Amino acid sequence: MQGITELPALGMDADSIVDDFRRYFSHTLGRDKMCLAAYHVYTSLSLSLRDRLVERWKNTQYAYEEARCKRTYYLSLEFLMGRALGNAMLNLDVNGPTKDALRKLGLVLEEIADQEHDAGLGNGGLGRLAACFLDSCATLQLPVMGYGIRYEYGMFRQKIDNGNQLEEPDHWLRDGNPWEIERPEFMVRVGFGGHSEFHTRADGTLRARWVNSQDVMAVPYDVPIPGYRNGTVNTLRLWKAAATDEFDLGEFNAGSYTESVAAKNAAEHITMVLYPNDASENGKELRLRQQYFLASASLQDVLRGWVLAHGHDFSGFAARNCFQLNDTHPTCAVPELMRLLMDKHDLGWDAAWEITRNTVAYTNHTLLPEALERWPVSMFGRLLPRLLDIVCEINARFLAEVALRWPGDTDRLRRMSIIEEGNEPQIRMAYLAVVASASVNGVAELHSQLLRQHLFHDFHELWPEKFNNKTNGVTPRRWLAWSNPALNALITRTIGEGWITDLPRLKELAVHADDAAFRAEWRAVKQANKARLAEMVRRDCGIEFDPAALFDVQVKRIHEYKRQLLNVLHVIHLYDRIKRNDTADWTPRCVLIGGKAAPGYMIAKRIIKLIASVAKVINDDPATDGMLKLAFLPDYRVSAMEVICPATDLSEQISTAGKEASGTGNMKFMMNGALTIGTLDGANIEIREEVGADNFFLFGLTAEEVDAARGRYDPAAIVAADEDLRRVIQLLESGHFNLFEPGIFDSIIQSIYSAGDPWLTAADFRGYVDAQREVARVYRDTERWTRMSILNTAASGKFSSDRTILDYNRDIWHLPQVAAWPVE
Ligand code: 26Q
Repeated sequence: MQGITELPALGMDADSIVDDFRRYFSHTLGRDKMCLAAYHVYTSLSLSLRDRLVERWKNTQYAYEEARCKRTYYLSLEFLMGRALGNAMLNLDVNGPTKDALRKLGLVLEEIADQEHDAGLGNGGLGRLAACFLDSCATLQLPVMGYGIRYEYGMFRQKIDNGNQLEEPDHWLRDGNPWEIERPEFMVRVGFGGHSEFHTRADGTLRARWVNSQDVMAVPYDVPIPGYRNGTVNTLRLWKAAATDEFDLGEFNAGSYTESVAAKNAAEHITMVLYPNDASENGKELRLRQQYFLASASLQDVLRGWVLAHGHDFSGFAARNCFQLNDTHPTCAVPELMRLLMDKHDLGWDAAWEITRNTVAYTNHTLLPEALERWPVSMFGRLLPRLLDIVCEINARFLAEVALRWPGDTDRLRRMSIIEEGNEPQIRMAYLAVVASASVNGVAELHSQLLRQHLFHDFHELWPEKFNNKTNGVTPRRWLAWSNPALNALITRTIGEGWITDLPRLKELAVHADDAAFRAEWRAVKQANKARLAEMVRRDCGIEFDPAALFDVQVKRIHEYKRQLLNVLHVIHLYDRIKRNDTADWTPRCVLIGGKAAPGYMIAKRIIKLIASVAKVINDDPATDGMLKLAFLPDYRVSAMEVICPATDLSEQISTAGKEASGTGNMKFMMNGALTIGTLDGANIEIREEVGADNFFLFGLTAEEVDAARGRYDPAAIVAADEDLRRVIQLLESGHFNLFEPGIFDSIIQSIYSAGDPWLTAADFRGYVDAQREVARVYRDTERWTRMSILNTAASGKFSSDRTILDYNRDIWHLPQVAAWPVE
C-alpha cells in the first residue's frame, strides 16, 4: 500500500508542464484538437499546476503533524479568493516555464487566465481580508487553516441596465473547479431543531443530550493555499451541505419518495448562496443555519483530529488550538464548542469553559449599529435548542460576575447582558463573542479606540487586557507582484526582490524619487497600466478614457457611509465649472466608480442610477471633451481590481469619519503608487502617518466632530452659504440628469438636506472640493506628482498583511513557523 503514494517529484520546467497539460487535456478531460474550448485549456493547465501544489501540500501537512505544534483555525463565512491560477504560478515560481510551455502549445496565457471564474465567496473587505490572511500565513509558514462555506452561488454578477443594477446568479462552479479536492472521508453530521434532554448519571452529574434533530451532512472541499516560493501549502476547507442517507430510505419506504427528494433539497439549500449584504440582513433563519453549519462542522473536524491524537484527554487542548472568529458571523462556535466538549466528550462546565475562553478570539469589523448581529431568542431556540441552553448559562454566570464587581448596578446588568430583553428578546452576538474570547480586536487604530470607547465600553472596563488592535493589511504578492508586473520589474531592478516578503524594504525606493530618470520609468509604467484600464473601461462601459488624464477611482461596496454621493457631487461641480467656463488651468480627469449594492438597499441602488445618469449627460456633452469623463464600471470584483489598482492616480477614501473600520482598498492603491484623497477614518489615518501629510490629500470632519455634529447639523444653511454646492443641488433639482424620469433622485436630494443625515455629506462638501482642487493643481506638476507617487509606494510597507499576521501571531496565536518538508 505504501508504494502507491510514492512518486518522483514533478518537473518545474516547461517540458514537464507541456507533458502534463497534454495528458490532462486529451486523457483526463477527453478532448481533442477539434474541441479547443478555452475552459478546457484553462482546466488542463490548472490541474497541471495543482499537481505541483499537491506535492507541497502533503509535505506541509507532514511537517505540521511532526511538529505537534499549536494551530489556528480562521473561521469565516466569507473567503473572497478571486482567481487561483496566476497566484499558483507566482507562488510556485513557474511563470517563465508556464509561459514557455504555452508558447510551445500555441496558447496565450492572458486568454487562458481570463477563463477562470472569480471565487467570489465574499461581499467585500471582510472576505478579501480573510483571503489575504491565508496568503500571508502560508508565506510565513504558520500552521493556520481556513474554514468556510462552499457556496454554490457566490456574490451576484452585477449588470447595469439603463443605470439600474440587475443581479444575476453567479454559478461559478458550473464548469467545474480544478482548485478544490472533495474529501468525503471527513464528512460530519450537523443537527438542527429537536430539543434538549437532561439526565442525571450514576455519579450524580447532570448531562444533556440534543435529541430529535434533523441532520445535514457537511462535506469538506479542500483548496490549496500556497506560500510564496517556500514549499508551504496550507488548507482552506470549505463545507458543502448534503442530505443524510437515511431519509432516502425512511421517507422512501413510507411511500413519500417525492417529499424525500424535496427534503434533500432543503438540506442542500444551506450552502446554496452567499448573503449579498455587507451590513447584516438581520434575523434570516437560513443565515443562522449557515453560521451554525460552519461552526459545528469545523469544530467537529478539529475535535476529531484531537481525539485521534490524544484520546479524550483535553487538558492540553487550549495550549494547542486557537479559533479566530472573523466578525460575529461564526460565533455559534462558542456555545457549540461548549456543547461538544460537555455532551460529546464528557467535560464538566468549568473545564469546557476554561478551554473555550482560552481558545476563542474575536475580530470586530464594524461599529455601525445596523450591522451588529442579533438573533431572536425564539428562533435561536427553535433551530439550536441545546445551544440556547448554553448561551443562557454563559449569560447567567457572566452577569453574576458583573454583579460581584458592580453590586447593585442593575442598569449595567441590563446594558451588558448577552440577551437583550424586550418584546422580542435577542441574543447580542458581539457580546457573546466578547465574553467568550481571550482577545477582542479592531482592524485599525481609530476603530479599536472607538470600540473601547463606545460599543464595548462596559466590557473594556471589566477586561481592559482583552482589547487590542490589529491594523489590516493586504498581500503584496497578489496586489503588487502579480497584478502590476511592470512595477514589480522596475522595483526589483532598483532594490532587489526582497520586498515581496519584506514589504517595509520598499522604503529603499524613496531616494530614487529624486532621480529624474527613475521618475520617467515610474511614469511609463503607470501610463501603460492606465492604457490597459482604459481598454477595460471601453469594453465594459463603452466610454473612452484618455490615459493622459488624471485617473480618479472609487471602487468598493456602494454604501451611504462610504459617500459615493459626495464623489458624484464633486463631478457635477466640475461639470458646472466647465459649463460656466471656469476652466483656467484645467486638469483633465477621468472618474471611475464601481461597486455592488446589496439587492435590497434601495438608496444604494439609486446612487448607482445617479452615477450612471450623470455619466451619460457629462460624457455626451461636447463641452466636456478632453476635460472630464465619468464611468460606472459594472461587476466590480477581485479580478477587476487587479487591473484597476495599478492604473489609478487618485484613490478615493472619503467615508464619514468614524464609520469605515479600516478600508483595505486604500492600501492596494497606495502600494501601486496612487495618492489618496481621504478623511481621517479607518486606516487612512495610518496611511497618512506613514507617507506624511504632504503626500496625502486630507479633508473633512474628524470622528469627534462628526459625533459632536449630532443634533446641531444644519445642511440647508450650508447649502445656502456655499455657492458651488447650491449650484450642484440646483442642477440635480432641475432634473438635468433625469429629464425623462422626473423625481427619481428626490430621495437623494432630500437626504443631503436632512438635518438627520448621519453621513454629513453637505458638511464635508467644501473641504472635499478644495482638496480636489489641490489634487488637480499638483497633478499638473508631473514631476512633483510622480515623486509623491513613488513616496506612497515606498511608505506602504506597514500595510502588508504579513505584518498584520505577525501581529496576530505575536499577541494572540503564538504559533511557531514550521517549514514544509522538501519535495525531492
Ligand atoms: C451579516 C449577517 C447577515 C448577512 C450578512 C452579514 C454580513 C456580511 C458581511 C455583515 C457584514 C459583512 C462584511 C463586512 C465587511 O466587509 N466589513 C469591512 O471589513 C473590512 C476588513 O476588516 C474593513 O476594512 C472595512 O472597513 C469593513 O467595512
